[in-house]
Amino acid sequence: MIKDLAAREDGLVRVSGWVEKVRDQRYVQFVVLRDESGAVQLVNGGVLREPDPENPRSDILVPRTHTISELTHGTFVTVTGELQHNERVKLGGVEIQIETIKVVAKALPDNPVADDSNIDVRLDWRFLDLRRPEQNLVFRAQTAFLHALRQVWVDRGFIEIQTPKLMASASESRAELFEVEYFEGQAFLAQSPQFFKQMAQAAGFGGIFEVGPAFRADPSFTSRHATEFTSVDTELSWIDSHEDVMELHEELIVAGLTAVKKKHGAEIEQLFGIEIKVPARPFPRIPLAEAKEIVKERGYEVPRADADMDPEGERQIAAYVEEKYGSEFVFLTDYASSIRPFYHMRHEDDASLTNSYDLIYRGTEISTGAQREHRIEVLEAQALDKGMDPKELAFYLDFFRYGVPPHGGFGMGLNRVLMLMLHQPSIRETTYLFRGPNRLMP
Ligand code: AMO
Repeated sequence: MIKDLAAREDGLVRVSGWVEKVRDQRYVQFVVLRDESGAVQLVNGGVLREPDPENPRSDILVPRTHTISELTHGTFVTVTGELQHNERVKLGGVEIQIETIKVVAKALPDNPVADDSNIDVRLDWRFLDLRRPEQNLVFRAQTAFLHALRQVWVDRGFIEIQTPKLMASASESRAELFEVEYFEGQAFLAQSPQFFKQMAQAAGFGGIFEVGPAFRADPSFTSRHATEFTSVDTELSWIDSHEDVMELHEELIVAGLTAVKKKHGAEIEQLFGIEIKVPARPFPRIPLAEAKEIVKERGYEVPRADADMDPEGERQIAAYVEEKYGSEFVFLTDYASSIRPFYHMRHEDDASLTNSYDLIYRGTEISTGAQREHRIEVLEAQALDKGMDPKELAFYLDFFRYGVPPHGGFGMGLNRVLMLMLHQPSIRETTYLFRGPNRLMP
């Protein structure tokens, strides 16, 4: 790998990758070669050599080769040559004197993606866009983040599940629901694994988690909405309240950010110019009603008829929490029952509020979590209260008729977490292949 070259002694090496740049001078040719781990400068010329009949490599080396002159940006090559440490080489302090260069797969000369291409062009040519080191780093950071989360779950004895994405009913609400033809009938794409992660509680699984796709027929074009995104879900039994869910949530976030910082922090600083901040626990918790008062005092009145917060309100409360507690995270808690789904448990003493929360990261919602209502009579009443169709929900309500422990969990949008962690302008940057109202390709 190119990243390993600096630590090697001078001598013969072989590297493979794609051509990022060619500087073709009269007597010397330079190539910047990149692989998934880094970039290195290749040099040809400067040394004249007689072809050596004993050495089969030498016939490929000509002081200034057409092979190199004609290398197009993006062409994949395998190169052998002498590795030389040289402090004057800005790129990693090493270069390789080319001995042989083999074109493995040529690139067309008209690379459609330039450094300043707009995001739509970049997404049209996502495989070329992803060759940029920043984009590659996003997905290495994501890998480290998810790996750390999995470690926490596995250490706690949680079970990983895969729930179906084809469903006979809505999983969140009738809004934002994709319908698909299903043989003679119709199916829906899962908006969330909500019902099935609760099923695992009735199944006696205890703690579970899932990282998988979720679908929302959301026509909006904001920086944080996609029609398909990766949802990080977990659910756990025997909780006393949503506080237990928030504690698990904090543990996961801290583990994830610690791992990203440790593994990629320096590179993130170099390529994105930002420092990964690992939050202190506990994260601040503010009941939603209080948060609305706080932002009002800051001069912002949330312009919503319902009890909910809006994106600007989330930014305002995040700014307050940053100033007051120096935290990039805040839990907004105790949302009104009127704006939460039927399956959220309501307060014992005030049914107008729920045992629920949203987690805000740098001013944007990344998660919703709650204690679930597990008492079947109450759950049924809440479903009716929300105008749900009990027939369509029958399979779900059955989960609660044969015994079930108190439980709760959360869903977290992975692409949003990465966007906020790496200070990216949109989840288009932090989704491998973005899906939106007008994007289904590539
Ligand atoms: P909710 O609908 O709030 O809750 O979704 C949870 C999290 O998923 C992410 N998210 C999205 N990301 C990108 N594009 C979208 N269109 C989109 N919609 C949602 C957000 C959001 O916070 N079942 C509950 C979770 C639970 O209670 O366990 C649910 O789906 O980051």
